[in-house]
Amino acid sequence: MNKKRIKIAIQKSGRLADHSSDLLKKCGLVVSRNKGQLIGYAENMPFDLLFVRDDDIPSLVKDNLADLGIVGLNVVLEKQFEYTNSTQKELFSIEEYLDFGQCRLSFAYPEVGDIQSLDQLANKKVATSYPFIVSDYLERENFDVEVIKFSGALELAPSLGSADAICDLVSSGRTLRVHNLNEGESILESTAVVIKSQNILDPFKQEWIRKLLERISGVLQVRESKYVMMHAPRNSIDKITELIPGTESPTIIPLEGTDETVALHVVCKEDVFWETLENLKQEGASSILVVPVEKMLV
Ligand code: PRT
Ligand code: ZN
Repeated sequence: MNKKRIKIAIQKSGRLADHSSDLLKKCGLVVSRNKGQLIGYAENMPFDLLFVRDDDIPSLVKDNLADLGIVGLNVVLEKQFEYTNSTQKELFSIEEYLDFGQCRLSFAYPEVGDIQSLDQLANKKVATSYPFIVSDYLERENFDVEVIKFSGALELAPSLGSADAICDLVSSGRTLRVHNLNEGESILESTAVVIKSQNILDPFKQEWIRKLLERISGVLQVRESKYVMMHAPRNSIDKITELIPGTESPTIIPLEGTDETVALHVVCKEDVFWETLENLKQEGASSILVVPVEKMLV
């Protein structure tokens, strides 16, 4: 194994797999990998990708077998508890919160039945794949509930008689509805995150990781960003800039043959809605163009 190459562990297949590969591709990594191969090599940068199950990513990073990992915050926190019995002692640092893999960890109760909230769950059983996170929450909130670790087909636990409630990941809520379960208290909002090993001492590796994280942050900013161009009356520049959300100082360009009107260009870090354009027009702006931004480094 080449010690100078940075290893990034990502999910092999599943909800985060394509998003993770796309993100790294947008950061400039050109990866060659034959189908079924568990390692991919970036041709143009010193990065190797390890394709693994998401549950294995935190331990690979903890044990220094991978330098970086892309994985759900839910898995990171569960493993952190499992390894250390606390949220305090950090085994890896969370470097970036990503814009995919969003879900929440929620309690859910059978539609038919008296138990519809945590107060009614005292001395009863909850089934979950996240026993550490759930037990910690129940302990902190002083609920006396038995936690049962259940992996796979969690939604069936109440109807099988194994538990009175479940605590599972929810995104659209469809799975719960199909299984006649009501969503109750949410205890964690999760998203995919980038984690980094705490033991990277090599300056070469440190520098490339810094560069990659900066590019990831650039990709995230770009997704919503727009470049806005317009003609504007010189005396409305301040008002117009205020109307465009999430902007820094605009670039003002003089126009040939007039002193009163200028061209105003600005990067807007949020989506620009029709209402904003109508308001800009009211302030005297004309020829307004909104175009997507391809890359950004701030
Ligand atoms: O094989 P491997 O172990 O790598 O994959 P996996 O099957 O363990 O994980 P995978 O691919 O299902 O999920 C990976 C990560 O995606 C999770 O750890 C979360 O961080 C994130 N994520 C986002 C979700 C969901 N949304 C989600 N809805 N993970 C699971 N679900 C499941 C949930 O458990 C329930 O069964 O989807 C169902 C609910 O979905 P809705 O839309 O019906 O509410
Ligand atoms: Zn998994």
